[in-house]
This record gives sequence, C-alpha cells and structure tokens, in this order.
Amino acid sequence: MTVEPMAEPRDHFEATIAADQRIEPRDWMPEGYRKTMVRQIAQHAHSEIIGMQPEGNWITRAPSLRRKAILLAKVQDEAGHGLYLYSAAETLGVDRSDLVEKLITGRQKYSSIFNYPTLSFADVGVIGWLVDGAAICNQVPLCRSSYGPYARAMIRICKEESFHQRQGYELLMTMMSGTQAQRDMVQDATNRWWWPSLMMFGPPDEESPNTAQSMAWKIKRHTNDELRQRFVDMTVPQADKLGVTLPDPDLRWNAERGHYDFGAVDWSEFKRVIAGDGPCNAERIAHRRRAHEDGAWVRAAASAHAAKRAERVKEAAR
Ligand code: BYC
Repeated sequence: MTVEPMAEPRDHFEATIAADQRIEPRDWMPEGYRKTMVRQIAQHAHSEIIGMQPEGNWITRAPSLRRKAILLAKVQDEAGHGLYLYSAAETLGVDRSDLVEKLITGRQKYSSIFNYPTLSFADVGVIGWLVDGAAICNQVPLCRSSYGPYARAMIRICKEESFHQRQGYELLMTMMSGTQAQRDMVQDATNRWWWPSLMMFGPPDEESPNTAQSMAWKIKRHTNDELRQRFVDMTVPQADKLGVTLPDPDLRWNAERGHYDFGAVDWSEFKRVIAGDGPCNAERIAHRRRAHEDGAWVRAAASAHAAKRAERVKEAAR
C-alpha cells in the first residue's frame, strides 16, 4: 500500500508513518526527524567501526588458522556495516567526512560496549555471544524502522550479526568442552561482559530523553527496557546450556511476569563510559584518529582519480 501524495508535505509524512510505510530521502520530513535519524545512524556507524578494535586485537593471536579466518571475516563484516550506515546517513544530506571528524573529536557518540578491553581469546567468543546477541535483539526491530535506507541496511546487517552470534557461541561451546583453564577463561569473560552488554540498550526508559519521540516516529519499535528484558530472557537458557553462571545473584525466573527478574544495572558506570571515562575510550579514539590520518593518502588518491575521470568525461562530451 502506498500513501497518495498530499498537498501538505507534513500530512504526507504523518500519513506515511501512520500507514507503517517508509520515509524515503526525497520525502519531506520534520527537521527533528532528520536530526534524530542522523544522530542514530551516525552513532551506529561509528559503533561498527570502533567495534572492530576490541576483536581486531586478537587477529594476530588467534589460536588456529580456522579461528583466525573466522575472526578476520567477522571484523571485515563490521567495516562493511559501518560503510552501509555512513551511506545511509549521507542520504539525509550530511557528509561522511564530517561525521568521521565528529567521531574523532569526541562530538558524536559510539556504543559504550566498545570501551572495555579484550583480555583473553574467550572475550572473542563472549563478544559474539553477548554483544552480537544484544545487537541482534536491538537491531531486528530496526529492520522495520520508518526511515527506508536505514531499515534496508539493517536487514543485511542483522543477517551477518546472526552469523557472528553463532560463531561466538560455537567458540564458547568448544572452550567449555576443553580444559578447566579454558572453562575459567569463559567464565571470567562472561563476568566482565554481562553488565556492559545490558547497558548497550541505553538508559532505563524513565531516563531516556529520546525514546518517546522515536517511538512515535516509528524509528524505534520498542523501548530500551523492553529490549533489555527480551535479551535477558533469551540469554539465560543459553548460559545454562553453555554451563556458565551469569554474574547476577538476583537473576531468577518470575512465573507471574513470565520473564526473568534481574539485578540493578550500575548506571553510574554507564554514564562515566559514555562521558568518555571508560577503561579504553582514549585508546579507541586515538587508534581511530591514527588510522584516519594514515589513510589520508588513499582518500587523496581516490578523489584525484575521480576528478581526473570527471575531466575526461567532460572533454569527451565537448
Ligand atoms: N552507548 O534517549 P536514549 C553493534 C546515548 S553496534 C553510548 O535512550 P536513543 C556491534 C544516546 O545516544 C552497537 N551511548 O537514546 C558492532 C543518547 O545520547 P545523545 C550500536 C548511548 O537513541 C560491532 C543518550 O544516551 N548499536 O551492535 O533513543 C560488533 C540517551 O539515550 C548508549 C546501535 O547504535 C550506549 N549503549 O536510544 C558487534 C543501534 N545508549 O545521542 C556489535 C542503533 C544510549 O542524545 N541505536 N546512549 O547525545 C539505537 O537503537 C539507539 O540509538 C539506542 C539509544 C538504543 C542505542
């Protein structure tokens, strides 16, 4: 069903949202909607790019050729996700180089989760299981987000994230059937990543300034707390099957609610991390800035090539 053009662009926008149809780049949209989309897509793109670092840290030390090939492919997928997302943001009239500048000067956020260190190879498995698991929970509903280019990018991203989640779980299954030292590594990594994974969904609903408007515009389809609960419910049986303990003494099934109850997240830690004071914030940004500077010659060569080609096309048309 398509929404018929209307005399008032605002009416067309509202009717498109109400009919669960997509807003496309050529459509009129309120400035607040455009700004929210740029904010969310840019932050998401930055997260994918910064998210290459914690796992990239283990590429040269993966314990076998097979594990190295899998990890390389996964990290390359994250780069691809970043690129689709920067392209989706550009459909809103912003420039990728400005977004990158905002990231490396700390003016735009990226996910809190990537400010934690990867201390052992078990972290690679736990990131796949918990971090990609949380990402899937958060991003599958975004495939129905109201902004067309974002929703379409999300479909492919989610397919790849599902593969990432499975590779993490398979790695952990293998380690759990290994030696006691390997099982201890998995438990230690789970202890460190569990709470930061719950923080990925954002602040509690009553402290989330953007949720109400983003839900009204159908950018977000569920609140932060709804998705966090969904993630906990999905993950507890997976932890049981794996044989690891989730580090929360308050975690228990609540038959009345039909959900797991869980303990209080330390929101002061979350606030510190998103304000720039997490364990690895400075390192992540410094690394990103260095990589950006190292790539300057590639960007210069690519734009010189594009300019030359445009000149040739112009000459041929004369
Ligand atoms: N970390 O009003 P709220 C991945 C900010 S990539 C940092 O609830 P909103 C993956 C929020 O931006 C993971 N900041 O905001 C990649 C806002 O600040 P501003 C990234 C956070 O937008 C590689 C303020 O807190 N995923 O999965 O309605 C390998 C108030 O929050 C965080 C996405 O980006 C956080 N965790 O909801 C593996 C998904 N949470 O901007 C995996 C798309 C909140 O007003 N994004 N903030 O200054 C979203 O779904 C939503 O933007 C959020 C936040 C749920 C994250």
